[in-house]
Amino acid sequence: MQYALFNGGKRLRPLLAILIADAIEVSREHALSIGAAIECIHAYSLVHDDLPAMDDDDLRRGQPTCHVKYDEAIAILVGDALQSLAFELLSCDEQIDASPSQKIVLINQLAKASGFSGMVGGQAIDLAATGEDSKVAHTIETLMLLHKLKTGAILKACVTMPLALSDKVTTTEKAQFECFADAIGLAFQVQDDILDCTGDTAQLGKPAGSDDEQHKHTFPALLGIEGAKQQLHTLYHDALQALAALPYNTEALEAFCELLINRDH
Ligand code: GRG
Repeated sequence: MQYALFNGGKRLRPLLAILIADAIEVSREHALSIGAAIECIHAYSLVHDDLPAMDDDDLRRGQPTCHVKYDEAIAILVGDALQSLAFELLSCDEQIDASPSQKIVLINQLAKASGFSGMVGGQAIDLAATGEDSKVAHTIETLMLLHKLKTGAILKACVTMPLALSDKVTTTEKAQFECFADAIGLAFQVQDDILDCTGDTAQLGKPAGSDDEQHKHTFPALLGIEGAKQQLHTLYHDALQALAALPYNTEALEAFCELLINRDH
């Protein structure tokens, strides 16, 4: 579990939770507990995603994946235990000083974001959409749904969980924050797809449009690289627009958006 959590990683999700908490004046202690719980879910998803039955990857963050370093059974257990740890952190009194009903809301939000109506559901659609015998139509709508669930739901939880601890953010403002979260969640994935095609990890000799790329359900496969970059900029501007409508200091969140769309790994 230590290896999966501390072998690098950009910590984008905890950072987002902290920046949201700062903007709405929720305490850093709360934001850190939320961020730690979300990072446990994220680490578990990467360990399980790398398994032979899923993506079958040997490297993660430049290091051997958990099942390569240890073994497959241990990697399954590591993922399971990290998932439980996330909920232990949220429910543990010393870690988060919130009322029991607020804690239940946080636990409910994270459970929904990680389970079948969030990340796991998105992963299942992704598996069904991959390969020559894809059971899912490769359209922009299904791709957006897939990513809204697979990666967007956890990123959105980084926004909505700190919001759940505020008693001053109005319902309208919460909806505006959610628009922001939807836009950056999708932008994150579009950038991930672009990096898969153009970054260090891109498979040389397999440009967008080749047979291999067409069997993948990705933004560059559907829109081409330039179309995907255009989509990324539209989402970036949607996110900034959503922030601009909020009566809070969102400067750091604007910088986060820029970091997200300009990241190179
Ligand atoms: C196995 C239940 C289950 C779910 C897997 C999130 C996910 C679902 C799989 C991860 C596969 C993947 C690489 C998706 C692309 C988007 C993504 C989550 C990238 C990794 O996130 P970063 O860049 O990772 O924030 P670091 O290493 O910085 O923490």
